[in-house]
Amino acid sequence: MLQWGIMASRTKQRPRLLLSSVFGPYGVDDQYGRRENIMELSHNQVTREQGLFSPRVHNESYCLHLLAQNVDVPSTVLDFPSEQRFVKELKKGYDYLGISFIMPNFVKAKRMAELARRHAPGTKIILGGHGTAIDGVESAIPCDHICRGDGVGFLRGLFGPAVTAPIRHPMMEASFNRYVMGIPIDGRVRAAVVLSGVGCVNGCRFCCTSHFFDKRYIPFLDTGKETFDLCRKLEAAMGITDFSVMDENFLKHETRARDLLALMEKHGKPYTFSLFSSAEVVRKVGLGFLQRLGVEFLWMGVESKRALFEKNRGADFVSLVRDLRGQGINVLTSGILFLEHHDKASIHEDIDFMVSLDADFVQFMQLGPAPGTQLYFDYRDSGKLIQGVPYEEWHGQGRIWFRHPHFTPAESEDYLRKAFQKDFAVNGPSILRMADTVLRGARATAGATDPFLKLRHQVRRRHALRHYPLLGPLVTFAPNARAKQLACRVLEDYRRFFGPPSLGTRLKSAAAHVLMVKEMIREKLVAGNLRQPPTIVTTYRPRAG
Ligand code: B12
Ligand code: SF4
Repeated sequence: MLQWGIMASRTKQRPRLLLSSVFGPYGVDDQYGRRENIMELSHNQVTREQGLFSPRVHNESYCLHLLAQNVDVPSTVLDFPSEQRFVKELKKGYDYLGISFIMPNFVKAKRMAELARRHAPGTKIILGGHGTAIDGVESAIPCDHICRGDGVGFLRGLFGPAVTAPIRHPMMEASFNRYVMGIPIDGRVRAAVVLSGVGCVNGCRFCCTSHFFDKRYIPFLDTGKETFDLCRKLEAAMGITDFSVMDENFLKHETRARDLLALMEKHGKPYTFSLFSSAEVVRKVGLGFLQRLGVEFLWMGVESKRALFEKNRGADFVSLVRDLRGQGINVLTSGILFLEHHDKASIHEDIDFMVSLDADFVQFMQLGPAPGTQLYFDYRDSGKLIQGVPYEEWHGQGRIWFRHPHFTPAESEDYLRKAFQKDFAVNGPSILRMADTVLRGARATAGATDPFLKLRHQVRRRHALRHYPLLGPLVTFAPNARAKQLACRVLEDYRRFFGPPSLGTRLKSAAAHVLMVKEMIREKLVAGNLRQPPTIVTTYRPRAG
C-alpha cells in the first residue's frame, strides 16, 4: 500500500497556478477604469500636480511574487497583461487562477473571472487582495475560493508547504521604468523591495490595510536577523544596499528594528531604507535611531492638524518634520480631506497646515470609506454612502463617494486638486526639496567620529551627489519665483559643501537640460502624460526542501 501511495504521488502532476494582476490599460477612462487610477505611486497621488517635476515610477505587483515563491506548485506570475494577453495565458491550461485586485479594480477582476470561465472552464478561480473586502464579492464575481487577508497562509493551505514553513522572500527591485525630470534612472539608482509583513495593529478607523488583516500584524520577517540576512542576500545577488520596505508600520516591531541595526553595526553594513511609520513610533524610537538605521525616506500619516487618531496624540508635526529633514530623511506626509469636521473654512486649516509642514512630499487623499473598515460600516449603516457610484471611482483621488454635509462630490475633486497645487506653488518641486534634505543629511554626519556614522556619512554623500546635476535644470525651469529662489539657495549649499561641480556633474547637468526639454516635447506633442507598464511574465518552479 505504501509503495503504491508513493508511486501515485510521484506520477500525479502537480497543479499549475497562474497568478495575475488586473489588465491594462491603466489610468484611462473606459468601461473598466478611470484616468485617476494610473499605475504609478508618486505621479498618481503625491506629485500629481507637479508636471514635469513629478518622478515617474512603476512597481511590479510584489504580492504575486511573494505568493508564487511560497507555494509548492509551479506557478506563473502575469503582471500588467492586456485582456488579450491574459486570455492567451489562460488557454495554456492552468488548474488554478489567482487574481489579485483592489477595490477600484473590481470590474476588471470580474471581467477576468468571466473570461476564465469562458476560455478555461476547468480552471479554479481564487480571488485575493483588498478588493475581496467588497460586500457580496463572492456572488458578484465568479470564483471558487476567496482569500480575505494573508495570501501566503491561504495558498499554502491549498498547495503546501505547511503554513508554518519559513517564508521565502522574492528578490526583486522595488521599481522600474523610473524617470526624474525626463531622465531615465533605472540601473543607476536601485532599491530592492523588502516585504517584512502585512497589517497594522493600530486599527485607525479609516484604514483598510489594518482592517483587512483584522487589525493584526502578520510578520514575514519576524526578527532583526531574518531582515538582516535578507538584506545581505539581496546585496550579494543584486548588488543593492538600499531597501524599500513594504510594511505599513515597520518600526512598530521595535525589537526587530533594533536587532537589525545592531547586526548592521556589527558587520559594518550601512544599508539604507524607505519606510512607512506612524508618528507615535517615530517619536518613540527617536531621530538618532533613525539616523543610525539609515532611514532615508519616511511616509508618515499626519491626517489632520487635529490629533484625531491615537497614533498622533501629542505629536508636534512642525518640529518632527523639520528635525527629520534636518537629519537627511525625506519625509512624505499624508493628509485626509473631507474629514467629518471639515467645512469650507476648516478644510483650509488642514490644507494650510499640511503645506506649512514643508515636507519633501505631500499626499492629500480624500476620506474614503473602504469596505471592511469601521468607517465603511458606520457610513453604510447610516445611509451616508452615495448609491450607484461604480467601484472604479472609489479611489480617493477623484470624488468622494459618500454624502458630506459641506461638500458635493464635484467640489471634492476641485478642493483636492487645489490642495496639491497649493503645496507645489508654495514649496516647489518635491525633487528639489529632496535634494535639499539629502544634503542636510550629509552635513549632519559630516563631523562624525563614531565609526558606523562615518560609514553612514559616506553613503549620504554619495546619495546627495546624485542630486547635484539636477540643480541646474531646477534653477532654469523653476515653475515660479519662489521655486527659483529655493533652487538657487540649494545649488549654493551644494557648492559650499561639495565645491564647484566637477566636469562630470556639469556634463550630466547639460544632458539633464536636454532630456527635460525632450520630455516636455514628448508629453506635449507625442505621447501625452501617460506611461503604461509593460507586461511582465515570470515563471516559478517549487524549490526542493
Ligand atoms: C504598491 C502599491 C501600489 C502600486 C501598485 C503596483 C501594482 N503592480 O499593482 C501603485 C503605486 C501603482 C498603486 C496604485 C494604486 N493604489 Co495602491 N498600494 C500599494 C501598497 C503601498 C503596497 C501593496 C503591497 O505590495 N503590499 C504588500 C503585499 C505583500 O501585501 P498585499 O498586496 O496586501 O498582498 C497580501 C494580501 O492582500 C493577499 N493577496 C493579495 N493579492 C492576492 C491574490 C491572491 C490570489 C491571493 C490568494 C491573495 C492575495 O496576500 C498577500 C500576502 O499576504 C498598498 C498599501 C499596502 N501597504 O499594502 C496600496 C493599496 C493597495 N493601494 C490602494 C489604492 C487605493 C491605490 C490606487 C487606487 C490609488 C489612487 N487613489 O489612485 C492606485 C490604483 C492603481 C491601479 N490602476 O490599480 C489601496 C487599496 C484600497 C482598497 N481597499 O482596495 C491600498 C491598500 C492603500 C490604502 N491603504 O488605501 N498602489
Ligand atoms: S497607523 Fe497607519 S497603517 Fe496603522 S492603522 Fe493607522 S493608518 Fe493604518
